[in-house]
Order: sequence, then C-alpha cells, then structure tokens
Amino acid sequence: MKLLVINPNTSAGMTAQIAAAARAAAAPGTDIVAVQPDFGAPSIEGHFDDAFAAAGVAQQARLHGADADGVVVACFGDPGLDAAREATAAPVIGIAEAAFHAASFLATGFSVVTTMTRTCTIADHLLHKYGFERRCRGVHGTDIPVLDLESMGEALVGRIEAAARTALERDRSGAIVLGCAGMADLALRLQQRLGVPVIDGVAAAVKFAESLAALSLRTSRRGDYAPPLPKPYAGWAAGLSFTAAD
Ligand code: 5HY
Repeated sequence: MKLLVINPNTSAGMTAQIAAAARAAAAPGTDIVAVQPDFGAPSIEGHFDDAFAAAGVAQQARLHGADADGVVVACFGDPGLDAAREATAAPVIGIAEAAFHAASFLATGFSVVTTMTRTCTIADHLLHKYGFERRCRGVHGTDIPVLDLESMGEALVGRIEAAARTALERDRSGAIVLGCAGMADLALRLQQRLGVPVIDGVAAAVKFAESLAALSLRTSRRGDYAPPLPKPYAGWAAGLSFTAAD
C-alpha cells in the first residue's frame, strides 16, 4: 500500500520529521511517500499562509495522488483537504480531522494544544466544520513558532506539557490533541507524563488512511467530491488542469 503524505509547508526539515512519524505508525508493507509543495510558506501560522498551503496540497494531490492508495494532509489546519478529495479518489485524511475522531473514541471531551495562539481560530473553524465543537472543550495556543519544533529541546517540551496540564484542569477534558504536525514525536512521551491519551494527528491519519484503503473504500465521485470540471488553468497552474479524460 502506498500512502502519499503531504507537508503543506516548504520546510524540508519538517517534511522529514513528518515522514519519520508516519513511517513509525505505518503497518509493515505500507510505503510512505512524503512530499511538499515547491512554493508557499516555510510554516503555516495564519490565514495567508494557509491559503498558499491549500494550493500546495491541491498541487501535490494533482501531481502524485492518482497512484496513491491513501493521502495524508500533514498540517493541523487541514488546508486544501476538500480540493485534494476532488483531485484523487484515494481517501484523503487531514491530521486535525483524524485527531478529533481518535480523541472522541477515547474521551467524552478533549482539549487541543497548538502552536501560535492566532491559529486557534483555524482549529475552531475545523471543529465546527467537522461537527466536533461539542466534544472539544478548549483550544490552547503556546505561542511556540512552528519551526522551533524542529529543534525541540526539553524546555519546549516542558512548555507544551504545562499547557496540556492547564488545559486538562481548566477544560475538565480527558484527552489531549496535539495541534501541529511538528509535535508528532511528542505524543508517547507526553502520554506517559500526563497519564491521559495524547493524540498525534499524523499517526492517527496514517492509520485511518490504511484502514480505509484496506477496506477498499475510496472517496465518493458523486456530488461535490466529483473530479474537478475540465478547464484550462492559466499561469503556473496550467499543468494542473483537469481534462475530460481525467
Ligand atoms: C502544522 N502549521 O501542523 C501547522 C500548525 C499550526 O506549518 N504545520 C504548520 O500552527 O496550525
């Protein structure tokens, strides 16, 4: 089985980190192919970054999605998720949506601990989009820049742990969702320290994608996830157009 893992930012270091976390979670025989767009922001920390990340996901899904058995969008804003689901019939799983589902199997209420406080709004929007607003009891920023997670020392881990402890107390929640792909390799360590389920969306998304592919389930081609209508795209996107043959 081949899983395409898209890091929507342009940080090669983060793509490597995400690929390692995905491979650690993947079943034997699952081939993880990690990619990133050749344009956009080195980290996604707001709506403007997110707009280019969404186009980057659409680009990578168009270029590499056709022969994948599953696709993972490895950024907590799930940018371009719906566009990618039009571009390929392979199941496309966003790490935020995957983490929300996993957390909801494990606790009646969960809290999200993420990077920049300004991105909490993006997480709120996703909670409402997916219908998890009643299960998520709080979204908490740590104001740790995304790229600082690439060189994660004990001090940063301590700040994320402290934010998670405060969230569990304040929200009276029973599980923690890590709000950034760059926190993927923290989950088990924090779970041991906090004594509650700590969900990393990268691992959860890999397992959901594997499960759907193993069940021969693919994205519906009926309605809004039908392939994009054929039309000639202009400029740098010209090569991404869909034709009637697609
Ligand atoms: C992420 N940004 O997972 C998000 C985290 C965030 O570049 N990868 C990013 O803050 O939304």
